[in-house]
Amino acid sequence: MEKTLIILKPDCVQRRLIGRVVQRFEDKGLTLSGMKLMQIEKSLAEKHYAPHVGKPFYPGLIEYITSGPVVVLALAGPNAITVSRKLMGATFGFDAEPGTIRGDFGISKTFNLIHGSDAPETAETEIALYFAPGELLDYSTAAEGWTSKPNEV
Ligand code: IDP
Ligand code: MG
Repeated sequence: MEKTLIILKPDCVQRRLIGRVVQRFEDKGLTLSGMKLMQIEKSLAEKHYAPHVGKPFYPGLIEYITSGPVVVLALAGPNAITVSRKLMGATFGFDAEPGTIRGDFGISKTFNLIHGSDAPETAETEIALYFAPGELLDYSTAAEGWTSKPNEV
């Protein structure tokens, strides 16, 4: 099953939105494979955001993501990466559609509440940055047979 790496960023934690945001992923039918509260160190943030080195917003992004506790999730499900990005909405709060996480809870460019992997390769790399293999659980839930049809054509 496809997995994606989600981070509830420091503004999400400080604004006490953890439960409401996690609820949206559960409601959609994605399954929590890993979950932890942590504070991201600068060296980890630099690895995670290496693709953005040199961009004008990069220093502020590193400062933001390391500024307080975050909740890191590994979510599993059919098309988990694309589905999660759709639930998150466009990058900037003011652009993001109402009904999405960023569209409903934010209006900022930098403080956009949540990170989600953007492709299978990045998901794999990012999950490995935050979770040791033994910290991820693969399991079935009772409702799963009704939220997604196995081997759907
Ligand atoms: P994404 O989070 O939607 O994948 P990216 O382009 O990968 O967006 O950017 C990573 C993060 O950097 C964004 O989530 C946001 O916090 C921040 N960011 C991106 N572009 C800007 C910008 O133009 N100004 C300020 N912050 C930005
Ligand atoms: Mg990105």
